[in-house]
Amino acid sequence: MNLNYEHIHRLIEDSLEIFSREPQLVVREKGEFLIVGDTHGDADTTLNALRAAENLGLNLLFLGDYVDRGAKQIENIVTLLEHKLSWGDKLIMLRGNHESAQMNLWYGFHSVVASRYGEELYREFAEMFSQLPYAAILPNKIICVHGGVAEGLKNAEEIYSLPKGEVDPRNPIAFQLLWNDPCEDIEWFAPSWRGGGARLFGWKAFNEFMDKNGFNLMIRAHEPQDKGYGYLFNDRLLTVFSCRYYGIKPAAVISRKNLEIIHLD
Ligand SMILES: [Mn+2]
Repeated sequence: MNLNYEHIHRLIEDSLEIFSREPQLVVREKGEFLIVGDTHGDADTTLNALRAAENLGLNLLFLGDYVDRGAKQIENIVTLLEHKLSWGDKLIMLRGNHESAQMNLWYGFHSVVASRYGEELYREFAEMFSQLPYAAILPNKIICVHGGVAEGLKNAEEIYSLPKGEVDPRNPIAFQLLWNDPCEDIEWFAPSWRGGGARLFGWKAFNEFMDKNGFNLMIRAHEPQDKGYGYLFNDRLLTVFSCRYYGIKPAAVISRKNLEIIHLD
């Protein structure tokens, strides 16, 4: 794998141009998808997902959190960007809460990049991350987002007008789309154990958002799952997680006529 400075610099430049043109809400009316959760430096799972999608003739959607934590962070993001450039619209890369300068400073990606390539290349990564879309709507009325339902967001189309740029708790809707977690024990919203403006969304908040927008299913990531996936809210919310470094089985979801779970280890 080519990991030299010039190659990565150019990859970031070219993908930045693509991402900055993508809307904050990506909508696909047709196509079958392989949907992958957090990879956090698990480049092997990413490669397995790319191979599986190619073999099965599927489009790909990644739910964010590509860097921080894992052993192959640079390899993982480079692999994804190389494929984004060649796959174009067939590969959707959503933004996770770790596509943010502050998280990268605390959880490792900043120092991994800065020590190997210098501060300037990290800044280029951060700018590119700030252009990634927040959510996608797939065929069969499936809404995909890294975290979940945001308090105050009524109509999913409002996501189109969220500003690009650094994730900031002062824009609570954008922030919560990337940070929130579901909780079956509450009805509406409650503070999250994650702190810092993240919320838990309960079953009434979830169902109201889904019904109002006509969605059948939400697929999100953000929380490790032992088997790589887990259902909540009467199977209307599916969490998928895809990073082997958590000691879990990395999973992905195939969305065709029916849903199918596959493992990527
Ligand atoms: Mn996350």
